[in-house]
Amino acid sequence: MEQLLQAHQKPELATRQTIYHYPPDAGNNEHYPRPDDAAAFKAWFEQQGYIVIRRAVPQALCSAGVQAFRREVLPDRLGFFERHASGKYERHVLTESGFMKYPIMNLQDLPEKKYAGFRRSGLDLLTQAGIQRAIGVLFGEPGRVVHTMYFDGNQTTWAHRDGHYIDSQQSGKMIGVWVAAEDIHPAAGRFFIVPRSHRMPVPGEEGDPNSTAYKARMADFVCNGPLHCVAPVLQCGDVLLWSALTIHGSLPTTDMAFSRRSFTAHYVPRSHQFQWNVRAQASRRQMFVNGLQVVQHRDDDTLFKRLRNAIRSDMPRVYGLAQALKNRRAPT
Ligand SMILES: O=C(O)CCC(=O)C(=O)O
Repeated sequence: MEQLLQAHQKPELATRQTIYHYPPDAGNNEHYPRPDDAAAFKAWFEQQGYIVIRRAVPQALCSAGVQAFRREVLPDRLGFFERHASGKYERHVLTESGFMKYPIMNLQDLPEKKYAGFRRSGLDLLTQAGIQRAIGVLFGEPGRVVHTMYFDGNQTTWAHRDGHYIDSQQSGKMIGVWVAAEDIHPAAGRFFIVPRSHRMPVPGEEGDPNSTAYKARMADFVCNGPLHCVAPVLQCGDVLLWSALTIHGSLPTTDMAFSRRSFTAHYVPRSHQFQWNVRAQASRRQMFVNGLQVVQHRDDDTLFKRLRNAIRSDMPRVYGLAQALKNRRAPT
């Protein structure tokens, strides 16, 4: 058990006073069944709404992904990347230690040549055999990837259920996958989860999941609700899987010197469609990585959009100027 972390200033980012490493009602040996023991693995996941697999991804792949990020993406101060928090294309915001604060969404949609090494290594890592096996056990069929992200610093992700944003056609079926790309320091802002919350409604959680009211309600449930909050210790190559309905987020960073590098993906069963709950249906194009389908969302079905995307990727100064002008013209 660990007592940590002062409540954050913003109410929607407040965390519980006592945070555990492992559910206190699940035994005291911090053991998670392995995917080889399929029945126990599935039963644990279904009961708790999450599970951890130690060393599921080779550490060399994690290092290769991080190195590619630091070589190709982080130094690109002009480039625009789709962000998780805003859903918009924005330049990097750096933390005081020079980490990228806001995660990048959908590595599969990045310009293929410009960020070739990062895109390739990130997608390779997220579709590793160890992950595919675990997903297969939980779904009873192969999965496919509908969403990916890369985290470097900490945006202090608000408590939420993924299913409120994106899910399988069968609500709650999607599974999130968080791969620790380095040893995550306790002060870096660990990923937290609320075990068993996938089976428990939060009063008033309906409505816009991007609204302050939603975020405040979910934070209140994490802080004061009947369930424990768990932030597993994750080391490089460890993988955390969780259900689309399990409440999770990230703890505040208490020492800005630490990054929390992670590649994440969201999987649905291969035979399922997926649904966005917060945006109009995007492209259903796909690519294949390690034999697995990865859905691409790049919005380029008209000549205008293809031109806009090319300018964003190849002439970021021009794109930035156009955005600035557009924002100045927008009614306040
Ligand atoms: O690591 C985080 O900050 C949150 C990740 C998350 O919410 C997700 O991958 O769905």
